[in-house]
Amino acid sequence: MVSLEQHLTDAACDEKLKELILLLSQQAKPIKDAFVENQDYAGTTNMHGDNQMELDKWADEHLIKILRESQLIKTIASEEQEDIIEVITPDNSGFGVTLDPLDGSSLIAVNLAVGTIIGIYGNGDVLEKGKNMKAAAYILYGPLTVLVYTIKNGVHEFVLNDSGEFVLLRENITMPEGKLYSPGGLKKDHTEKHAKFIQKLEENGHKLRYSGSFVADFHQILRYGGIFSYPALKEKEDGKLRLLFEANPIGFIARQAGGEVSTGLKDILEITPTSIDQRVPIYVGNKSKIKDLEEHMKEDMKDEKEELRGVYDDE
Ligand code: AFP
Repeated sequence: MVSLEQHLTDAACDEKLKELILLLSQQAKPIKDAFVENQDYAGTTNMHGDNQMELDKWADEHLIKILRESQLIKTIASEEQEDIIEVITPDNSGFGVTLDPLDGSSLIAVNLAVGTIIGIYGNGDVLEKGKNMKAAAYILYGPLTVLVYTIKNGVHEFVLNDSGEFVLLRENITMPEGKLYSPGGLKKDHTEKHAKFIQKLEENGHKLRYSGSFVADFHQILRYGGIFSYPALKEKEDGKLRLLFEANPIGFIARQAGGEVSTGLKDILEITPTSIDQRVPIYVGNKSKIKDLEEHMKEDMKDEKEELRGVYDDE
């Protein structure tokens, strides 16, 4: 059995990055163990207005404490915190880390899979284009606890065994062409363009799979192929998901697995973030579907302009 540590060593991972990934992986067990005692709503909201669960807060505080003490980190941005946390390190260097400590937290109370999403930047800044990440990972707490990571060496999945160690489950994962679709956002709020795209997927035999946990829904897409979307909505043109904490790390992993990630019009990993709470419409999944989607979105835009031109021409 290949351990995560061995895998990182074999991949010639930078020593400090290896230390950081291992440190984060070691937090999977304490977080999983905290589920039983932290099942209620905490009675607070985060800066995005989401109701926080006790476990959200517990995982957030736990991860921040561990990272602060590690001396490996210069900045931490967490979905549960309003500001970027600056950490003083001896030589003023260290990684920048983004955390979604507990993604899909409304599912905690119904015992469905939720996860921790991590993005790692090399030069201590987190307001960088997603493509500049050094590594990305997620931990999914389901019937099994698994960790998926990339250091730009492909995508690999590990399972937490009874001895509390992550061991290799699948190596060099590539996203197969598949027919799952996970459409976020209420149907009544979908734009016409998005609704048409979803209709095409349905007519084309795609099977609905949507749980309310991005990390769990993406994990299915990674395994079976398809497309996840949380689009621009009629009243919320940036959609719901957060660029730093959700879209970038998962998009980075998707691309490493041969998939793609897009706003519908452009590459998400090319966006320079302007704030830590930035939201972005997201489509992530098979490259071919993202290509079709972008063509469809741009085509419709052309149609719309034509229609408008028609209106003005008549005047
Ligand atoms: P929470 O972590 O606050 O539950 O949000 C989960 C999430 O950001 C993402 O994981 C889901 O895909 C999406 O929101 C679900 O949103 P809807 O409840 O609107 O489907």
